[in-house]
Parts: sequence; structure tokens; C-alpha cells
Amino acid sequence: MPDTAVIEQEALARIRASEDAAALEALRVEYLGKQGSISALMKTLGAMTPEERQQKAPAIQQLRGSVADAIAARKAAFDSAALEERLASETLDLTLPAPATARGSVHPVSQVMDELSEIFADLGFAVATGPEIEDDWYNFTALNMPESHPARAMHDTFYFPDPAPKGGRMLLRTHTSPVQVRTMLADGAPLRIIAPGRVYRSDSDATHTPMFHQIEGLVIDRDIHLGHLKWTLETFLKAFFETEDIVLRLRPSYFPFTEPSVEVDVGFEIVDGKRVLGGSGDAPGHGWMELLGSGMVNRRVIEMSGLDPDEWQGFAFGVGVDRLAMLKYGMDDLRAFFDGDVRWLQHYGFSAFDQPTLSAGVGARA
Ligand code: 2NL
Repeated sequence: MPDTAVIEQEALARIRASEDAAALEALRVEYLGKQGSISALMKTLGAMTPEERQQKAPAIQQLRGSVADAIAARKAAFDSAALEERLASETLDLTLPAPATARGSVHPVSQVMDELSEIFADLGFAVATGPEIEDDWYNFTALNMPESHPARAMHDTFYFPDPAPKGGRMLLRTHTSPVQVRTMLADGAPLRIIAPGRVYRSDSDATHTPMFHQIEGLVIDRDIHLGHLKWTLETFLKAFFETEDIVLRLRPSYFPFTEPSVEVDVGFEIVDGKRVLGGSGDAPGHGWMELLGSGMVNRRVIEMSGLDPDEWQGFAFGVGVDRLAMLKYGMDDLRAFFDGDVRWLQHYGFSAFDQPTLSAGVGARA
């Protein structure tokens, strides 16, 4: 039986003398590994008589414990030396700015819808929404366009093949007016709402896309007249284009849902070959540009929306959001709005963080 004390002395000395983690690991294998010499001693215990084992086991176990402890202590010393070395040699500058990350941007249509919602919120208007898949009663009939009405031919409508559950036809809404009819039926009067959203017409060329964006406004109250309409549109357009220099021209027109109907032009000037809003369109070098349609809500529409037209009057207007965005931000091709080209979005899109918008979230105001 080898003298465990001698083995221990020699092992501890060699462990102390080991110069790096690799040398230490070689010692661990040599003593404590599967084929290690101390492991071999442990195995001899199995072949002993109980008495002999009782006598010899403590020394062998003590030897194994002592060598394992010494190896662990030496390893801890190597590890902490390595850490010290790294801490001394590596530098980490926490004041450096973080690397840039790719950010999305707010689509101009969303931006403009948000701007309009904020402007009209200041004027006391709530935002109303409704389904894009409508039936023809809300989209046409309630707007004074019965089945036989020639105005239905004014719209190239996407119809669904199946009949509507309550009769009539299902379609993709051609304007957001049905939202306003639904709101009048649900909430009654008085009412001040805008209805922004997607609308659909079977139309496709350089200036028309089959889906586009519209915002309609509706005020229902007692004694509402054209003066309220004119002031509201003037106030909204000045706020939207961020200039006091907006001149409106109201022209008589026709829509089945308004009577009288008014088309609204704004004066513009040609600067460097581009149209810039401002001034009277009648001035030399100026012109008038048709911007939106509006009018006093037809009393038949008020009636079909569940209100008494002798008590309640109102005005309404509708305007293309894509058009407004192009005018304000100088884009010239409508189709680019719907291409989803990220380079266009990076160029014309808006930061979700630099300015407060509804799309960016309320948190962005902070
Ligand atoms: C346009 C401009 C317009 C309306 C929309 C409307 C909505 C209700 C009642 C009456 Cl619920 N009118 N909206 C009014 C005038 C014009 O849109 O150029 N449309 C073809």
C-alpha cells in the first residue's frame, strides 16, 4: 500500500508549481481522471474486506479531497488572474453613441390623416370610422342616390357577387359618407365628425388608383348655414398648409347628397414651374385649383339618417387625402404612394419620433 501522505506532498507541490490552466488540467487527469492514480487507489477499496476498508478508506478519501481542493484553488487563481488581465487590457467606452439601427417611417398618408385629425380635433370634431365593405343602402340609397339615380353611374363601384344579407348589394365603399350616415343613425344630433379612411373605385391611371384615401367632415346642429362651412374650410386649409395666405373660391356644383352643393377652389401661383398655394387665382400668373367638394346636407339625407330636417341642418365636405399630401409635400406621382418602395418611404416618410403624430403614438410627444 503506497504511503498516501507522500503522494499528497508530491501532488500538492506539483499543483503549486503548475504554470497555467493547461498544465493544471493535465495534473487533474493524472490524479483524479478516470485512469488517474488516485482514482485507481479508490478502486482498490472495493476489493478489500470490510475491516481493511474501514482502516484504509479515510486516508485515501482524505488524499482525494485534499488534491481536488488544491486543484480547485489553483484553478480559481488562474481564472481570476486571467480576468484581471482582461480588465486591464480591454477598454469599454460607455459614452460612445450606440450604432445606428434601421428605422421605419410614417407613410405620408398616415401623416396627413393624423395632421387632419389633430386640426379638426381642435375644432371640436371627433373621428368616426366604419366598415370598408358596405351595402348599397348606406353607400348610395341613404345618400339620396336610389337604384335608378344616374349619380350611381358616376361611381365605378366594386360590387360583390353575393347579395347583401338584408337585400341589396354588398360593395367596397366608394366614399366615407356611409360612416357618417351610420354615426347619425347611432348617435343622433348635434354632431361634429370627420371620417377618414380607404375608399375604392374601379379606376386606374396616372392620377387614379383603385384604392385611395378620403376624409369627409360632417356638422349637424340647429341653424347651421353656408357661412359655417366656409369658415371651417378656410380655417382647416390655413392650418393644414401652415399659411394665412389661402384664398378660397366657392363655386356652385351638384352632388346628390348636398343641396346647395359647393366646389371649393384655392388660388395658386406658378413658382419655378411648380404650383404653390397662395393669393387670388385671378391675379396675373395665378390660377384656381379645384380642391374639394362640399355643401349643405340634403334634407332627404338627414331624414334617412333618422333626424328631423326641420330641426337639424348641417354641412358636409369630402377631400382626397392623397391629393392633399402631394400638394403639401411636393410629390408628383400618386402611384408611388402604393408601391411600397422603402426608398420612397425613407425619402418622403416622416419620423415617428421627431414630431408628435397620432401614428407615432402619444408617447412621442414627450
Ligand atoms: C366630392 C366631395 C363630398 C360630402 C362629400 C356628405 C356626407 C353626408 C351627407 C352629405 Cl353623410 N354629404 N359628404 C358632401 C359633399 C361633397 O365629397 O368631391 N365628392 C364626390
